[in-house]
Amino acid sequence: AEEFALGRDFMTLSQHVLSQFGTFSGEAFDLSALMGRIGLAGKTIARHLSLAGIAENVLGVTGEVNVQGEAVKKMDHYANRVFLRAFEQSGLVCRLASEEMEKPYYIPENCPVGRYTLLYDPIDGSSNIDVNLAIGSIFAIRQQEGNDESGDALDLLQSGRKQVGAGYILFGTSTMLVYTLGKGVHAFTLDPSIGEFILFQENITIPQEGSIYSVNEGNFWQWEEPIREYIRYIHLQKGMSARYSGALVADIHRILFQGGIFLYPGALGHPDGKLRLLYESAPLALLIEQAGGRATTGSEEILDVIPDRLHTRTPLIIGSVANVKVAESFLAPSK
Ligand code: AHM
Ligand code: MG
Repeated sequence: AEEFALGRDFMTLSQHVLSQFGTFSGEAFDLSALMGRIGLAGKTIARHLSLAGIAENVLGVTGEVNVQGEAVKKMDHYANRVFLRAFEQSGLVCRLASEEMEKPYYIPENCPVGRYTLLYDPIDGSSNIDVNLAIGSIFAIRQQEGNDESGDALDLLQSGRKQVGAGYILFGTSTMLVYTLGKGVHAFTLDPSIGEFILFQENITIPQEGSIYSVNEGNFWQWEEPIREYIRYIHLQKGMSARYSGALVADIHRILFQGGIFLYPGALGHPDGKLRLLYESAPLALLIEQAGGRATTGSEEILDVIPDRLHTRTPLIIGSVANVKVAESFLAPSK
């Protein structure tokens, strides 16, 4: 039998999603197909990125400014459209909402049957694109509630506990997809030669404590005093290491596997920080909690925050339980 040993796993993403459900229900097949389309978007973006600097329209800006007031990179625009196209023909998703679109995008022909909404950040860490460093995509899956006839998507303004699933794709030295459907956290690596995401590790648990801290210390003097106190405390600890890549997905991926803490706190004039709840903080919070970690704004669990609009921002403090607890003791001492 040895001569037939292939030395690799053949568990694919869609097969794995099905295996998450005890029975082959309609929900199981829908979510398997849905994750398959997210994987397809990831593969398409990864292929495009691999030609950066050779093919046209990979690097640089489009000249537009998005709803967040940020310059739109060509890759932001491209990746946003890849997700839209991947779901237009899926029959699964009625609405998509992203960092790059002011309002949700409706696919009317899917709406009678496709009761899911996909929330996503097409390119996380946009400033890394032009310098060939790691970037990501973040996604969350929610069920549509009610009819949404007005097109306001008000049912999305609920807490992160309403997420059916969440995850990210990391475009790093390899492309990885990490997801949860509320039954643990599982990671897949893209084998570009066969075009499949193959299981890398399932039921990942984050270390209870770690030595990595990840925060943009360039903002030190814009922070509130309690955050400064906490970072000063970290500086006095033995063995803590700073790692900040400019892409949340990459920094959190490291912390998922090695433990530690990521922070994007509020600052002077930006009390809620930079990161958006519905398609950045909440999906990562669900994933990290599923792995046994914690995510908070400093005073409230991220998963309990109810946004008042689609693009609501919140401070984010996320990672290993022990590290986050120490941070909280500085930020919300009464808790
Ligand atoms: P983006 O989605 O527009 O790229 O913004 C999100 C990114 C995060 O990935 C990263 O942690 C943060 O913004 C970096 O911002 P800053 O340069 O302010 O530290
Ligand atoms: Mg982002």
